[in-house]
Amino acid sequence: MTREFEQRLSALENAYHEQITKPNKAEEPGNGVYNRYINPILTAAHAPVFWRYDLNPKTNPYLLERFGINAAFNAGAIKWKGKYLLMARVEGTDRKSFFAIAESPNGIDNFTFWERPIVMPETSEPDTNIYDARLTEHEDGWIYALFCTERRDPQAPIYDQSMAVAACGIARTKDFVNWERLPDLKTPSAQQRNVVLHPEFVNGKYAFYTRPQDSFINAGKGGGIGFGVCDDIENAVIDHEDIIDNKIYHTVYEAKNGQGPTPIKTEHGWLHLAHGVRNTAAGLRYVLYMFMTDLHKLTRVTHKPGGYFIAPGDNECTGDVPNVVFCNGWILDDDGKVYIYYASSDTRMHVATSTLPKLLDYVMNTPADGLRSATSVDTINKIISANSKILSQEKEG
Ligand code: M1P
Repeated sequence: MTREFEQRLSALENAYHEQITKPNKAEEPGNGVYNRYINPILTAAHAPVFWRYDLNPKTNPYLLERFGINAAFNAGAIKWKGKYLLMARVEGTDRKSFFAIAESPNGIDNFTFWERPIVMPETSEPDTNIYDARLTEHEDGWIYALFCTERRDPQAPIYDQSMAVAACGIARTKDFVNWERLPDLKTPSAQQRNVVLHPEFVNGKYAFYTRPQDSFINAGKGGGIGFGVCDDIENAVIDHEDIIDNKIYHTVYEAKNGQGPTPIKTEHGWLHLAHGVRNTAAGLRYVLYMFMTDLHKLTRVTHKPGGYFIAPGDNECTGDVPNVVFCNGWILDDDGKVYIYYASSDTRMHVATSTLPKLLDYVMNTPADGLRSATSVDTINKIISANSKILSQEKEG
């Protein structure tokens, strides 16, 4: 080993170590609903040196990178054996995504990848690209990951190398290392992305949140967050989807939307986090929003605050796909703290924390979107009128 090799290796290892041990701090004062944390929690730089470099001076004398990592984002999340786990979408410089587990002792920093990425078994139709896992601890005893599996559209003409078909892949595990792959979900829709498994049986059936779409990017005549059930997860076929939360003109979810992580059960109803997309002159803008569904009638939305919950912040707006926040993982801790794991601009992961009481207050008491400018003014005026006594008392004294 040359001195140069040795120095370079030590510089790489120090940079990696600094990355995975960087302490994180909440941004204050926040908006009361949640606090973002200052540093991203998982990035391409969190990939271990031994994933990227051949460390043998004989076969890699210049210590060149042999496998580049481009991004770590859109992670599913779960608390398991006292640790906070992210099942991240790791993307190589070759554009292919795969899954890898990163673990933290406290949920806000020190995320470290497990030794190897996940070897996800395939069906008889190999996946070209897999991404965006939603983790569900189901009452049947398994932990499921539902994710998007993307393959080239078999109808695509030779001159078009971008037409793709998105479907929902299903796999289950008990330890996040060994996975059993089940057949992909079948639904009446041409394409599916953002499919999430409900954690409980519904009348003895497996229940899914879906996102029917006509084509790979555009929801088209499809779209909205759908809901459907199937008898057998080992051969999951949904015959009918009900749209429970649709696209709506001039809202933050007018172009498309999709369920985020598995909903959280509360005494008031199921808490949902989702993403909404609208089109702008600068391209698509992805934000997060929340809603609640009835505890028993899962297709009935009972509360839906107007507007977005989290939008891309200053440092979050830039990246591979700018102006995007996306969330497919959150963790409700035993003490009621909620860790919201979101990605920015298809590049890196962040965390924001809240509590269950705060999220319930937000979802149940934030005014709904009135859908017109006049109703927004009306909402503000109601708040001002309600505050007028307090404001005058402040002035007086
Ligand atoms: O690039 C933004 C997001 O686009 C897709 O989400 P949706 O299907 O709702 O448009 C996904 O590819 C997602 O991974 C990505 O973050």
